[in-house]
Amino acid sequence: MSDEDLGLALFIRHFERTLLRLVAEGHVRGTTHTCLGQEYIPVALAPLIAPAFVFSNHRGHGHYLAQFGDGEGLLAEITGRDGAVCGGRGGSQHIYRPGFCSTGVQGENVPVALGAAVHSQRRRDGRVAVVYTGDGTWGQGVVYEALNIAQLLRAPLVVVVENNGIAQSTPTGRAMSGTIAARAAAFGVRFHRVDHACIATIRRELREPVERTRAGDGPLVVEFRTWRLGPHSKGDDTRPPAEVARVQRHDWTLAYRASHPEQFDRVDDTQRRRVDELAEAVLQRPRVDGER
Ligand SMILES: Cc1ncc(C[n+]2csc(CCOP(=O)(O)OP(=O)(O)O)c2C)c(N)n1
Repeated sequence: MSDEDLGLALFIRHFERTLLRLVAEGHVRGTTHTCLGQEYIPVALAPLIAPAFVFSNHRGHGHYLAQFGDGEGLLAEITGRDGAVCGGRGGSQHIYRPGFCSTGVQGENVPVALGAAVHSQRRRDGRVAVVYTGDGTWGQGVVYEALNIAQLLRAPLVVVVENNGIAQSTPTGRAMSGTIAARAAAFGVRFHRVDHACIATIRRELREPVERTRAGDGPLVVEFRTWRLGPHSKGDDTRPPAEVARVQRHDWTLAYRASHPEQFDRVDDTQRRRVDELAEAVLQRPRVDGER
């Protein structure tokens, strides 16, 4: 992949790792969910979906960073410091910026994204609405109400499913009967599954389906088989160590580093230093609540 794509994916990786450290050191109030292991998904999608309105979820830092590259605004938001993208009121899970909106309430953003998609359809502004969901969120009925109407209206809506095989502590197989593909098919909604982490291939595979959605062929569900390398949120990994080790073997950086060692180490080093500097600078800023 290009230095630019790799750099963005590794920027997100270091951002999330640093965030877990800052949580452990007491710099973050409330909770936070990292997208360790899933970084390549929004990086692959960002140029493909533009122009888009992106709706994100509780695990949304990568979605935001891939759209805007704004690590400072996001870290300031999460740590409640000056320069926070939402004045420090949204925290990790509730980020708004024109063209982007996240929520910690599972499923909430699917009908909201549908509304934005219909708005774009009526204005003919060429935008797609893209909503990120986890596999566990497909247990929410509102997802199906939205899919039904989206298909009836042929709305320019792309529903992304980051299927990491687990919802908090529940393995997907214990909560989901059948498949996401069959659920999309039940509404006549087009479906595409991705079970690799090659950014160039993802873009090649999805270009036409996304453009069809933009052009009026109706919604699209894209399911990524991916891996949650870290805990559910701050430090609450309920998986046995052997399971965590098994999941870690799917870390996309392992395969990529093995095939491109020079590029990986060079870009990784740059992004690690960039995030270190960013964190140091943000933590020196005054708190938005006036406390020290
Ligand atoms: C309506 C609602 N119910 C419960 C929760 C608590 N909760 C937050 S994330 C989560 C699991 C989400 O799993 P999934 O959709 O698979 O996404 P993942 O965390 O794996 O990315 C739960 C139960 C919530 N945020 N919203």
